[in-house]
Amino acid sequence: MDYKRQEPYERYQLGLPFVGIPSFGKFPICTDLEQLDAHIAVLGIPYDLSIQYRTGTRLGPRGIRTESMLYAFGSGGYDFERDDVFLGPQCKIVDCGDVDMIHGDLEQCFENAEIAVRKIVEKGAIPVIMGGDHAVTIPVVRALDCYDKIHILHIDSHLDWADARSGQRYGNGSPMRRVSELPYVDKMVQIGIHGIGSSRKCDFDDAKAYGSKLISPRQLRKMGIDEALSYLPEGEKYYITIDIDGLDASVAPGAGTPNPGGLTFDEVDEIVEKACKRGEVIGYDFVEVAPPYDPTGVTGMTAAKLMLNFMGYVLKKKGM
Ligand SMILES: [Mn+2]
Repeated sequence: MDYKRQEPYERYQLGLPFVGIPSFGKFPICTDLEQLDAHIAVLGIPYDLSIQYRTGTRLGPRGIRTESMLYAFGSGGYDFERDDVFLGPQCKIVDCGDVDMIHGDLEQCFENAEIAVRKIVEKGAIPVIMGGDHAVTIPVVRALDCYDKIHILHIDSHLDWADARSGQRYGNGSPMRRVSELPYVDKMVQIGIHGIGSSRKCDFDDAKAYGSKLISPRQLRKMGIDEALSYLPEGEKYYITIDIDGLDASVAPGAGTPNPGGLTFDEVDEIVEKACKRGEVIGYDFVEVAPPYDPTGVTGMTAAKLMLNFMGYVLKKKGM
């Protein structure tokens, strides 16, 4: 071997994926939201009291953080297809840690989440949320009431429009119904819904009566992504909520309710890239990642990689 060891002063810190405290994407940590000064603030909501069967999404934020270490690229990453650098040093992204959870107390968990997201928005950062089960989208969107009007882009294999199940109105099958009831939530486009038993017919009827545009993976492939996004008013504000089970179970087996027949990684990536160009994304969440069911870690990898790509698209739109 004839390589020459660099002198210490010539070296820089490599920060390999297994080295250091696992913050999301190895971005700086800022758990005191009063001190927050960033373009994007990552926040975990490790809540899984609203799931009917497979709990474990409380470990979602931790799992996504661990897998995200693999894709941390320091001061920007070059993409040869777009011939552009994403997430360069001018992009300020921080990991704000997790919302505190109170065991067995849905209302307190929701309140803690809402307060944290409200603070992030007040500080001028875009909230990027890691669930938790899909019920966490309810307090997150509640915290966006400083906006006059927002539209929802929802990616999921399930409709999530159940009004109540035996009186439970805040289950992980109800978030889209609950956010539709907020006065500043306007249009809704739901992509990826599929499969027999995804939801009851009455829930589909209610979603359609609200005006939500429902698009299955097969319908998406026929109409194309541009047409699917044409149902979101151009140039307006979007909140994007992504249930990891909207992706096919082959890349997301570690989910509360995995579902074969879902969207591909590239489809979800392109949907969000185009949504970022079409309007202003004011926040997004990734929910339902349940690491205990996935020893390979691919579910967390899929979520981490998509979250990082979306940060690149959101900030590119802002000229960064
Ligand atoms: Mn869902």
